[in-house]
Amino acid sequence: MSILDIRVLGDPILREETTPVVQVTEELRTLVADMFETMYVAKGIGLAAPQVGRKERLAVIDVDEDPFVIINPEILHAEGKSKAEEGCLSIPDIYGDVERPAVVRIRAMNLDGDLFEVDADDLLARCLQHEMDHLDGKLFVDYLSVLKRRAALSKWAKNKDKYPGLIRKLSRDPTRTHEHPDEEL
Ligand code: K1U
Ligand code: ZN
Repeated sequence: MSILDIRVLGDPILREETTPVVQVTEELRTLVADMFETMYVAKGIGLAAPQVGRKERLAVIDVDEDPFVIINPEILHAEGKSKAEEGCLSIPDIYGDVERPAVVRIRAMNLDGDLFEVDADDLLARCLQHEMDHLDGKLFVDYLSVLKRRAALSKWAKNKDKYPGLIRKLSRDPTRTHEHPDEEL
């Protein structure tokens, strides 16, 4: 398995629509395995394909030690409202409160090509919506008020020099920082 580079805010791929998956190939299985590996190293609870520079409409999720992949996901039902802080592996060190539906039911395809449904609340509901937003080129900062978005983006403008080429490089070695310049590799 490989740790993939994560694209950060400013990379156009994070703003593009993804393409539905029509066939589960060996290459797709490898991508999914690499995305899980990358998500765990980055200490995330989800990771969407555009965040690793890919156009496939899929994301990996592991909120409570129950990992699964969602391929071509759709929201069947959403209700309630819930506001909580979010972060994003593609916008490191920036956080903001986002209001979203509290409860969702989604349908997606798994790696066997079978459709399945998930009823989710709390953090899983939030994570599913955050990841599905990535598949439509949407980021959590888009939901912030004008003032809070401005503050978040101005903090990001100061941080983003840490990511040459708008790429976040991760290391498996826990004694090293997760972000490091190319010449240290
Ligand atoms: O897609 C991503 O950028 C991953 C992101 C997903 C996410 C975080 C918080 C709320 C909704 C969705 C992350 O995993 S960032 C890491 C993080 O914030 C977190 C990690 C463990 C528990 C809770 C949040
Ligand atoms: Zn994100």
